[in-house]
Amino acid sequence: MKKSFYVMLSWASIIVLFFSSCSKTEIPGTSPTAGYTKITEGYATGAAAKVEVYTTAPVIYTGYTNLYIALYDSVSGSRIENANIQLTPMMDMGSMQHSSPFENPASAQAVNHLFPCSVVFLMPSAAGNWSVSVAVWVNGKWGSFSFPVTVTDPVKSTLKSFTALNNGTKYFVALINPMQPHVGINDMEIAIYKKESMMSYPAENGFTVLMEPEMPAMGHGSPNNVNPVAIGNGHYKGKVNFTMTGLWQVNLDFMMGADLADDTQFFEIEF
Ligand SMILES: [Cu+2]
Repeated sequence: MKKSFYVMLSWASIIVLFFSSCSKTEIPGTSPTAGYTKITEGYATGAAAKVEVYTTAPVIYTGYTNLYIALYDSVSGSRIENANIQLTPMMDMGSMQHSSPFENPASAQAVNHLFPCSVVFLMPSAAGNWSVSVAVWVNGKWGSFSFPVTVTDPVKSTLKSFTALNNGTKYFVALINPMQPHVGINDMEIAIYKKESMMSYPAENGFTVLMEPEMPAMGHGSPNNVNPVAIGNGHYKGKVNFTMTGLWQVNLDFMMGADLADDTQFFEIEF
C-alpha cells in the first residue's frame, strides 16, 4: 500500500515536470515562427521587453504585410504572452512624412506565442524611408522599439487606389488573397482603407464590391464567383474562380449605396 503510494507520487511528479517543461520550452520543430523570417529585434526598454519582428516572407512588398511580434522579458528571457501593442508606421519622404494603414494585434493575449498585426506599405522604399514603431505595454510599464523597413514593388501590384466619384475621397485597396492561386475556386480577400489625412487611414467597411475575373488574352471570364463582402476591419471576403492557368485580370467595381465610387481598378494575378 505504502509502496504504491510512492509509485503514484513519483508518477505525479514526472507528469508535473513534463507539463511545466512544456510550457517553458518549445518542442524542436514546432516553433511558432517556423518558416517565418525574423526581420529585426531590439528592446522596448521602459517595458523591460525584447521585441522580435517576423514576416512570412523575406522580402517586404508594397501592400498588405502580415507582421508577427514575439515579446520576451528582457531579464528572464521568458516569453511575454500578454501585452498591449500599438504600431505606428511612418514614411519619411524628405519634404514630408506620412503614415499608412495598419492593424494592431486584435487581442492583448498572444496567439500561439505571437502577436499578429499588419501594415499596408503604400509605396516602395525608393520614394523614401519607412519605419515602424512598436509601442508595448507590459504589466503597466511602457516602452517602444522602432525599426526601419525596406519595401519593394512586386512584379504585379497588390495595392490599388482610387478617388471615389461619389465623395472625392481617396481609398486604398490591398489584395490579401489569393497569394498562392490555383486552378479552381480560390479564397478572395481584399482590405479597403480611407485616406482621412496623411497620418490617418481608417478601415472602410461601407463598400459593396462587384467582382468580375477575366482572361484578357483569351476573352473569357469564369462562373461561380462570389463578390467580396465586408466582414469588418475593412476586410472583404469572397471567392474567385480561375478555370485555367495564365494571366487573370480581377476587375472590381466599388459601390457606396446606390452610388458608383469607382469602376477602373483591377488586380492582375498570374500563375
Ligand atoms: Cu511615401
